[in-house]
Amino acid sequence: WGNLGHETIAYIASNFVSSETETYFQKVLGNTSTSYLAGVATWADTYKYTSAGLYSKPYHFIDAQDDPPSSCNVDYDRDCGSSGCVVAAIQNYTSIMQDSSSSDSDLDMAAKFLVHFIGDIHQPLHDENLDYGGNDIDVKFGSTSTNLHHIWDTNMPEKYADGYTLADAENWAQNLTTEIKTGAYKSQAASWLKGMNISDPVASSMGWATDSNAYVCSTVMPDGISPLENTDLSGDYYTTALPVIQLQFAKAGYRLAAWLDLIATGKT
Ligand code: DCM
Ligand code: DCM
Ligand code: DCM
Ligand code: ZN
Ligand code: ZN
Repeated sequence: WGNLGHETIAYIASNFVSSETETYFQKVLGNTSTSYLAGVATWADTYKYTSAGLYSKPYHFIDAQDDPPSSCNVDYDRDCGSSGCVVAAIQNYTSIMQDSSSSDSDLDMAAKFLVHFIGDIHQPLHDENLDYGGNDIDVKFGSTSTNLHHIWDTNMPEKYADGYTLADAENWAQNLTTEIKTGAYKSQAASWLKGMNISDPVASSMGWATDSNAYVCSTVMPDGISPLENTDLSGDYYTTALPVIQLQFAKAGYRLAAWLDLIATGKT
């Protein structure tokens, strides 16, 4: 996701973590404001473009070698490359958070990575290999020439929010938090945590990846690539995609909160 998506997901998580978890991560991140998670949510996207951070580029996705739209699936052994992937990264940075010998700077970095990667794993095209996660599929969005990956990361979320400031993210997060607590997602939110097990971060995050990847077949390219190529997707395609984007932001924020709670348990 772009900045707006990551910050929205982080604000949703801040709304659901326990007060002990909030205290613990505010200390780890050195920020006692209400934006302690949202303020670091995009750090990993800056870091991956630095020479010191290049190693972390593959950690933002898992390249599912499935066959959309007829067959969607993710397989850890098949799809997590030798340079790593988002599932392996979630496992690694979770174990760093749990290791009593981790330094303060290791904990700070691991927390920043987890806030970002649990967001990215919920972007359907971050769980897809085809055309480099859709980056090689040229599309239009209104008068803008871009690609399928980019409209899911950025153009469609920004069209809905009508902006991309931290305040836009906080506002969207507030709306989705209300939907989870008392609205459209109330009856399903508990099911989003099914299969989550802090002792098995690979199985847990493979569940999230499999769930997200299914939307590649159902929503991202239900009729394959050719009807999308060089087409303006800011009309009906956007209208169909938006509920999936909203749902994936809500799931990502709710699952991130639960994961941070499991990490922080017993630490304060
Ligand atoms: N991005 C950045 N610096 C750049 C290019 C992009 O911070 N020079 C950010 C903004 C994009 C995001 O990276 O929305 C996309 O990253 P990804 O899709 O890998 O999460
Ligand atoms: N940005 C964004 N969405 C846009 C344009 C920019 O999220 N439509 C982000 C990317 C950078 C920051 O805002 O992190 C500053 O962008 P710029 O350098 O384009 O002013
Ligand atoms: N990306 C992806 N899967 C790939 C390659 C890239 O999901 N196999 C994502 C990472 C960025 C965006 O696509 O969010 C653009 O990647 P890059 O900046 O590496 O071109
Ligand atoms: Zn992306
Ligand atoms: Zn990313």
